[in-house]
Amino acid sequence: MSSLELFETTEPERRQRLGPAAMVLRGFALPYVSDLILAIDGIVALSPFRHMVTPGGFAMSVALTNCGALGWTTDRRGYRYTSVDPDTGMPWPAMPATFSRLANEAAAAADFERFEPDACLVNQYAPGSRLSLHQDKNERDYRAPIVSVSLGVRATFLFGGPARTDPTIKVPLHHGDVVVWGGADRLRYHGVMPLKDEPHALLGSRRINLTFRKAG
Ligand code: MD3
Ligand code: FE
Repeated sequence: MSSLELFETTEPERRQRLGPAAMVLRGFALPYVSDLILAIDGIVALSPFRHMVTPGGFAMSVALTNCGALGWTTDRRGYRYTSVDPDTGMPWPAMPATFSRLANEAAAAADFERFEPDACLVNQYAPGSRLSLHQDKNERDYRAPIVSVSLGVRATFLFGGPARTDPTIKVPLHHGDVVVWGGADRLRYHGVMPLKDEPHALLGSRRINLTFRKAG
Protein backbone atom coordinates (compact mmCIF):
# COMPACT_ATOMS: atom_id res chain seq x y z
CA MET A 1 0.00 0.00 0.00
CA SER A 2 1.39 3.45 -0.87
CA SER A 3 1.87 6.04 1.83
CA LEU A 4 -0.77 8.16 0.08
CA GLU A 5 -3.38 5.39 0.35
CA LEU A 6 -2.39 4.78 3.96
CA PHE A 7 -2.82 8.49 4.70
CA GLU A 8 -6.21 8.60 2.99
CA THR A 9 -7.57 5.62 4.88
CA THR A 10 -6.36 6.67 8.33
CA GLU A 11 -6.63 10.48 8.30
CA PRO A 12 -10.02 11.62 9.68
CA GLU A 13 -11.84 14.33 7.70
CA ARG A 14 -10.33 17.69 8.65
CA ARG A 15 -13.12 19.90 7.29
CA GLN A 16 -16.59 18.89 8.39
CA ARG A 17 -19.61 20.83 7.17
CA LEU A 18 -22.39 21.47 9.73
CA GLY A 19 -24.57 23.68 7.52
CA PRO A 20 -24.48 25.80 4.33
CA ALA A 21 -22.07 28.25 6.04
CA ALA A 22 -20.86 26.38 9.14
CA MET A 23 -17.64 24.35 9.13
CA VAL A 24 -15.58 22.44 11.69
CA LEU A 25 -11.82 22.63 11.04
CA ARG A 26 -10.46 19.70 13.08
CA GLY A 27 -7.15 20.48 14.78
CA PHE A 28 -6.75 23.80 12.95
CA ALA A 29 -5.52 25.59 16.10
CA LEU A 30 -3.00 22.91 17.19
CA PRO A 31 0.06 24.76 15.77
CA TYR A 32 -1.00 27.87 17.74
CA VAL A 33 -1.73 26.23 21.10
CA SER A 34 1.39 27.19 23.08
CA ASP A 35 1.14 30.83 21.91
CA LEU A 36 -2.60 30.88 22.67
CA ILE A 37 -2.15 29.60 26.23
CA LEU A 38 0.58 32.19 26.97
CA ALA A 39 -1.63 34.94 25.52
CA ILE A 40 -4.62 33.79 27.60
CA ASP A 41 -2.48 33.96 30.77
CA GLY A 42 -1.60 37.56 29.85
CA ILE A 43 -5.25 38.51 29.30
CA VAL A 44 -6.41 36.88 32.53
CA ALA A 45 -3.68 38.74 34.51
CA LEU A 46 -5.32 42.05 33.43
CA SER A 47 -9.01 41.03 33.25
CA PRO A 48 -9.58 37.90 35.37
CA PHE A 49 -12.21 35.25 34.63
CA ARG A 50 -15.46 35.98 36.45
CA HIS A 51 -19.00 34.53 36.66
CA MET A 52 -21.32 37.18 35.24
CA VAL A 53 -25.02 37.45 36.12
CA THR A 54 -27.71 37.08 33.48
CA PRO A 55 -30.69 39.47 33.21
CA GLY A 56 -32.71 36.72 34.91
CA GLY A 57 -30.49 37.01 38.00
CA PHE A 58 -28.50 33.76 37.73
CA ALA A 59 -24.70 33.54 37.83
CA MET A 60 -23.39 31.83 34.70
CA SER A 61 -21.66 28.47 35.31
CA VAL A 62 -19.14 29.47 32.61
CA ALA A 63 -16.53 32.03 33.74
CA LEU A 64 -15.54 34.60 31.13
CA THR A 65 -13.28 37.46 30.16
CA ASN A 66 -12.60 39.31 26.89
CA CYS A 67 -9.90 40.89 24.79
CA GLY A 68 -10.08 43.31 21.88
CA ALA A 69 -11.72 46.71 21.42
CA LEU A 70 -15.09 45.35 22.59
CA GLY A 71 -16.03 42.76 25.18
CA TRP A 72 -19.29 40.89 25.72
CA THR A 73 -20.85 41.37 29.16
CA THR A 74 -24.06 40.59 30.98
CA ASP A 75 -25.63 41.86 34.20
CA ARG A 76 -29.17 42.44 35.55
CA ARG A 77 -29.68 45.16 32.91
CA GLY A 78 -29.03 42.90 29.92
CA TYR A 79 -26.43 41.63 27.42
CA ARG A 80 -24.18 44.08 25.57
CA TYR A 81 -20.69 44.87 24.32
CA THR A 82 -18.55 47.40 26.22
CA SER A 83 -15.09 48.89 25.60
CA VAL A 84 -14.31 48.86 29.34
CA ASP A 85 -14.11 45.86 31.68
CA PRO A 86 -16.85 46.62 34.26
CA ASP A 87 -14.82 44.88 37.03
CA THR A 88 -11.54 46.78 36.52
CA GLY A 89 -12.76 50.03 34.94
CA MET A 90 -9.97 49.60 32.35
CA PRO A 91 -10.25 48.85 28.62
CA TRP A 92 -10.30 45.12 27.84
CA PRO A 93 -6.79 43.73 27.14
CA ALA A 94 -5.66 44.17 23.52
CA MET A 95 -6.28 41.35 21.07
CA PRO A 96 -2.96 39.43 20.81
CA ALA A 97 -1.57 39.24 17.25
CA THR A 98 -1.61 35.43 17.38
CA PHE A 99 -5.38 35.53 18.13
CA SER A 100 -6.20 37.80 15.15
CA ARG A 101 -4.01 35.74 12.82
CA LEU A 102 -5.62 32.43 13.83
CA ALA A 103 -9.15 33.87 13.50
CA ASN A 104 -8.39 35.38 10.09
CA GLU A 105 -6.76 32.20 8.74
CA ALA A 106 -9.56 29.95 10.03
CA ALA A 107 -12.22 32.19 8.48
CA ALA A 108 -10.36 32.11 5.14
CA ALA A 109 -10.12 28.29 5.32
CA ALA A 110 -13.92 28.26 5.62
CA ASP A 111 -14.26 30.68 2.65
CA PHE A 112 -14.84 33.92 4.65
CA GLU A 113 -12.20 36.32 3.38
CA ARG A 114 -10.99 39.42 5.30
CA PHE A 115 -12.38 38.60 8.75
CA GLU A 116 -11.13 41.31 11.15
CA PRO A 117 -12.59 40.56 14.62
CA ASP A 118 -12.85 43.43 17.13
CA ALA A 119 -13.96 41.21 20.02
CA CYS A 120 -12.81 37.92 21.52
CA LEU A 121 -14.87 36.35 24.29
CA VAL A 122 -12.84 33.90 26.38
CA ASN A 123 -15.06 31.30 28.09
CA GLN A 124 -13.71 28.97 30.80
CA TYR A 125 -15.62 25.79 31.64
CA ALA A 126 -15.05 23.73 34.82
CA PRO A 127 -16.61 20.27 35.27
CA GLY A 128 -20.41 20.73 35.17
CA SER A 129 -20.29 24.15 33.43
CA ARG A 130 -22.74 24.43 30.56
CA LEU A 131 -24.20 26.95 28.15
CA SER A 132 -27.93 26.66 27.53
CA LEU A 133 -29.38 27.05 24.02
CA HIS A 134 -29.12 30.64 22.78
CA GLN A 135 -28.53 32.80 19.72
CA ASP A 136 -25.66 35.30 19.37
CA LYS A 137 -27.63 38.47 18.60
CA ASN A 138 -25.70 41.33 20.26
CA GLU A 139 -23.44 42.03 17.26
CA ARG A 140 -24.15 44.94 14.94
CA ASP A 141 -23.66 43.16 11.61
CA TYR A 142 -24.63 39.52 11.07
CA ARG A 143 -22.73 39.33 7.75
CA ALA A 144 -19.40 38.74 9.51
CA PRO A 145 -18.76 35.15 10.60
CA ILE A 146 -18.01 33.94 14.15
CA VAL A 147 -14.88 31.86 14.74
CA SER A 148 -14.74 29.55 17.77
CA VAL A 149 -11.55 27.85 19.08
CA SER A 150 -11.75 24.95 21.56
CA LEU A 151 -8.92 24.21 24.02
CA GLY A 152 -8.60 21.62 26.77
CA VAL A 153 -11.32 19.19 27.84
CA ARG A 154 -13.56 17.90 25.02
CA ALA A 155 -17.11 19.28 24.99
CA THR A 156 -20.35 18.28 23.33
CA PHE A 157 -21.64 21.21 21.31
CA LEU A 158 -25.36 21.41 20.52
CA PHE A 159 -26.25 22.86 17.13
CA GLY A 160 -29.90 23.67 16.49
CA GLY A 161 -31.95 25.66 14.03
CA PRO A 162 -33.42 29.15 13.78
CA ALA A 163 -36.06 28.39 16.45
CA ARG A 164 -35.32 27.31 20.03
CA THR A 165 -37.53 24.24 19.63
CA ASP A 166 -35.81 23.01 16.44
CA PRO A 167 -33.99 19.66 16.81
CA THR A 168 -30.29 19.82 17.73
CA ILE A 169 -27.33 17.76 16.60
CA LYS A 170 -24.43 16.94 18.94
CA VAL A 171 -20.94 17.84 17.75
CA PRO A 172 -17.90 16.79 19.81
CA LEU A 173 -15.32 19.59 19.97
CA HIS A 174 -11.76 18.59 20.90
CA HIS A 175 -8.65 20.51 21.90
CA GLY A 176 -7.50 22.45 18.82
CA ASP A 177 -10.75 22.28 16.86
CA VAL A 178 -11.99 25.49 15.23
CA VAL A 179 -15.56 26.16 14.08
CA VAL A 180 -16.57 28.93 11.67
CA TRP A 181 -20.21 30.03 11.46
CA GLY A 182 -21.71 32.61 9.17
CA GLY A 183 -24.28 33.43 6.55
CA ALA A 184 -27.41 31.32 6.74
CA ASP A 185 -26.16 29.58 9.92
CA ARG A 186 -25.31 32.74 11.84
CA LEU A 187 -28.51 32.89 13.92
CA ARG A 188 -28.93 29.20 14.69
CA TYR A 189 -29.51 28.24 18.34
CA HIS A 190 -26.53 26.57 19.97
CA GLY A 191 -25.23 25.52 23.37
CA VAL A 192 -22.72 23.37 25.23
CA MET A 193 -23.59 20.27 27.35
CA PRO A 194 -22.29 20.11 30.96
CA LEU A 195 -18.51 19.56 30.89
CA LYS A 196 -17.28 16.13 32.02
CA ASP A 197 -14.35 15.81 34.43
CA GLU A 198 -11.86 14.22 32.03
CA PRO A 199 -8.62 16.14 32.68
CA HIS A 200 -6.61 17.35 29.70
CA ALA A 201 -2.80 17.09 29.62
CA LEU A 202 -2.23 20.84 29.09
CA LEU A 203 -5.24 22.50 30.73
CA GLY A 204 -6.29 20.06 33.46
CA SER A 205 -10.05 19.82 34.13
CA ARG A 206 -10.83 23.00 32.18
CA ARG A 207 -12.12 23.83 28.74
CA ILE A 208 -11.38 27.25 27.27
CA ASN A 209 -13.26 28.53 24.24
CA LEU A 210 -12.25 31.61 22.28
CA THR A 211 -15.10 33.18 20.30
CA PHE A 212 -14.04 35.80 17.75
CA ARG A 213 -16.63 38.27 16.52
CA LYS A 214 -17.03 41.49 14.64
CA ALA A 215 -19.25 43.15 17.23
CA GLY A 216 -19.09 46.88 16.47
C1 MD3 B 1 -23.46 28.75 16.07
N1 MD3 B 1 -19.82 29.76 23.11
O1 MD3 B 1 -20.03 32.28 23.88
S1 MD3 B 1 -18.88 29.15 20.39
C2 MD3 B 1 -20.95 31.86 23.17
O2 MD3 B 1 -18.06 26.74 23.26
C3 MD3 B 1 -20.91 30.45 22.73
O3 MD3 B 1 -18.14 28.45 24.56
C4 MD3 B 1 -19.69 28.35 22.83
O4 MD3 B 1 -21.81 29.99 22.12
C5 MD3 B 1 -18.53 27.80 23.60
O5 MD3 B 1 -21.87 32.56 22.75
C6 MD3 B 1 -19.59 27.98 21.43
C7 MD3 B 1 -19.66 28.59 18.98
C8 MD3 B 1 -20.71 29.40 18.33
C9 MD3 B 1 -20.74 30.77 18.40
C10 MD3 B 1 -21.69 31.45 17.69
C11 MD3 B 1 -22.60 30.79 16.87
C12 MD3 B 1 -21.60 28.76 17.57
C13 MD3 B 1 -22.56 29.43 16.84
C14 MD3 B 1 -23.55 31.48 16.09
C15 MD3 B 1 -24.41 30.78 15.30
C16 MD3 B 1 -24.38 29.41 15.29
FE1 FE C 1 -23.10 31.60 21.45
